[in-house]
Amino acid sequence: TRTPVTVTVTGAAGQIGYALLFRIASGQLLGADVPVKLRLLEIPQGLKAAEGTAMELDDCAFPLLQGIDISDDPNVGFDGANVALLVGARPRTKGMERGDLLEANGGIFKPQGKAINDHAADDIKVLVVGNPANTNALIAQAAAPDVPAERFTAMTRLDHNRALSQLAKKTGAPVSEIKKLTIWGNHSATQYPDVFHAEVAGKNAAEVVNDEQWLADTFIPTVAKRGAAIIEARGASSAASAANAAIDHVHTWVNGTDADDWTSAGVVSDGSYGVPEGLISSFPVTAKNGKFEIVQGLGINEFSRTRIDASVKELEDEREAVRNLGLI
Ligand code: NAX
Repeated sequence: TRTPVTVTVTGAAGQIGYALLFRIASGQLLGADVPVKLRLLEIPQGLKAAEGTAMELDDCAFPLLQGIDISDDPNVGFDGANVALLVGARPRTKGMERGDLLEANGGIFKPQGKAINDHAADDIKVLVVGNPANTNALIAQAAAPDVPAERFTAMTRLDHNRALSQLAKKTGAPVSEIKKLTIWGNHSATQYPDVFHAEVAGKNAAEVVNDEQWLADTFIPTVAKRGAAIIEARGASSAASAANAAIDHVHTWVNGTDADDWTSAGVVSDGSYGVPEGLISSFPVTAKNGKFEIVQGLGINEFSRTRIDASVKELEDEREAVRNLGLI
């Protein structure tokens, strides 16, 4: 039998945590043959609710679940972690400036990065879901100098999945026939969902759609503003779909992409496509042997260039702001 994989989930008592933990415990994160140990990290006010979720996890009698630990101490929560899903974050509240938001989250992600540095397993893989995800990932990564930078990633898979679904609706093709979509840049309203390299049933997606107006005025804003539309409709932010995307992200990272496809993830830039080195920006990525690789050599047209640049500029501004706050 395989040795269990330790998975730490922060914000475990939140709504994404509730949608995520049962799927991890059932084997959907790592595989149906991989036993897991869960570590739930919460703030003191969240501990009781996390205990309730742990009771429900027990009540599922998942054959793969080999233990649940709950803590409000990052040094305990990340001890021996092989996979860390950083979901808990400080939401933007009314009247909060962007600088306040970055600072409040720096207070969470900097100590968590340090705890990962000091206590996680050597093969640790980190996915940051909590917003602002890209810059929170950068803060955690900067606080973990002993961990290879590429192990810190930010989630844009929900944006990717949203784009797949919108393109499927538009073209009438099933999502399984759509390949090579890309989300570029920041997980924010400036993100750029790119169909110019995508394929619909083997044909170039931009040619199949053949409607630049639709791309600019409908597709891109629908994908970029989908989170707000969910809040408007549901009265709460995306939770099950966000948890699903986190499962997809880690599953792909560990198990790889199909040979004829790629996905999107926020990864540390190596300078590809003019994205400044060190920024955690969304790129087209393949995964192989437990590593993400940025897809190289794609031609970037004018339509895409201006949109990628605008989102990357926002990431540079966020990096500058957290630098000035001493968070990186
Ligand atoms: P909730 O408010 O339901 O849950 C957050 C949980 O985090 C709470 O239980 C809270 O006690 C806990 N928490 C706060 N600070 C913590 C800390 N320092 N250590 C451990 N736990 C801590 O939010 P939820 O709806 O679950 O969303 C979580 C985060 O995901 C938010 O930042 C949200 O903006 C972000 N999202 C990111 C998405 C993405 O695509 N990257 C999409 C969905 C979601 O909006």
